[in-house]
Amino acid sequence: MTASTGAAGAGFLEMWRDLRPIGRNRDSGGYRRYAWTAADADCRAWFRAQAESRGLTYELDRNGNQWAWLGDPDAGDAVVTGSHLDSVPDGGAFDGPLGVVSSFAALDELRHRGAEFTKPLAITNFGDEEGARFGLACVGSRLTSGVLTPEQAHALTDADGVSLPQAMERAGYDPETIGPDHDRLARIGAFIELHVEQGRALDLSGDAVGIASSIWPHGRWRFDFRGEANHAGTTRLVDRRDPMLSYAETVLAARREARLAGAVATFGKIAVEPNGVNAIPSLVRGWLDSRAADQQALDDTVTAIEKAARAYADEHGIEVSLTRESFTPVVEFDHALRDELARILGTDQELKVPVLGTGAGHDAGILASSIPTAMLFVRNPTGVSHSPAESAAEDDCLAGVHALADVLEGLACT
Ligand code: HGY
Ligand code: MN
Ligand code: MN
Repeated sequence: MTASTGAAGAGFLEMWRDLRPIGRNRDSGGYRRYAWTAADADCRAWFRAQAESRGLTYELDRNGNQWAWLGDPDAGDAVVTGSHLDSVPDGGAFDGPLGVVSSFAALDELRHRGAEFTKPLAITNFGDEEGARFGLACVGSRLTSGVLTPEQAHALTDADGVSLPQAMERAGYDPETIGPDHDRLARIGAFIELHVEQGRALDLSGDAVGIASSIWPHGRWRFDFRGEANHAGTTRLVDRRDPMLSYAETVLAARREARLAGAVATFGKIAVEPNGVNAIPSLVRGWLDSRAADQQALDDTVTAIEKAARAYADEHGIEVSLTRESFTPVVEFDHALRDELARILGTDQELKVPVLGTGAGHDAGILASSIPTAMLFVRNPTGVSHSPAESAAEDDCLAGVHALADVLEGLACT
């Protein structure tokens, strides 16, 4: 992004510059900000510094989510905005951080306007939204809203066998405090998350900012294919029980079934044991991410993929098991709040703000079961996300900041 004018622009770019190098891999240019790692700690330190440099009251909640308060949190009916700072492996710079940086920049803008707050305002960083390390999306907001129990969270482990509690402890957090935080949620009147669009709808419509209508139901399933380890060079083809073939067949079935159901299905992560070039594997683990506009289409897709996997495995003497590791039902954002955002933004003659659905999960989607939530999307010119190539034009980012400032002013400064 290049230099820009305006108070919000200057502040935005300064924050962006400070945050940008944290957790960025020099070779890929992507981000590796995984929950409870050093990069995560650096992002959290950045968040706290931004909060305290603005005179906000910094708070860490029982689940490790970060809050920066303006006004008395106990007054209730707070307007909260924010997103997440963690990333997928080699993720882009905008997915998550755009929402957090824009929240601080929107507050700067409102102070510049001389806005008078009549409700408490908070800016948040929800921990472990991507689930890149422990496999479950939105751990921080799921724990807070009670859709993930402490026992379930304690059972999560990463690829090295480190459990979530161990990782939290090593990062200096007490894993024994995690759990639902209904009192905190009861003090919130509305949560607004600004996020880079992960798709091209705004690019195609020619708009800088959009409002979310819904999130597709989506989930993550782990397929375990067990065969028989053997020598790659001396084992006749007819004598093999090679789980890699079952995995390959299942990947092709996933694409076929998703196309037939109008859904999406992706095998983006695989683990092979013993993972030797000259060894037929004993175990192939593949993780399926599947999403669809409605639950029936998603169920049909995953059921058909599982059926194909079992049929092929049975034919070739492979054992297959399926474990659902993460699931988020369809989210319809609060209609009254969605329409209030459209009313507020509709007063700006320059801005046409379409309402659009998404297949991407967000903390605002998890929290929607507990409090009124809404989302603003900022145009992504290529639609690419979960990739170092993810981008957003600086003018569009600033349009997002101004739109968020207008929304926060309309909700918290009436
Ligand atoms: O996977 C998602 O949709 C989100 O980026 N966690
Ligand atoms: Mn993401
Ligand atoms: Mn995100």
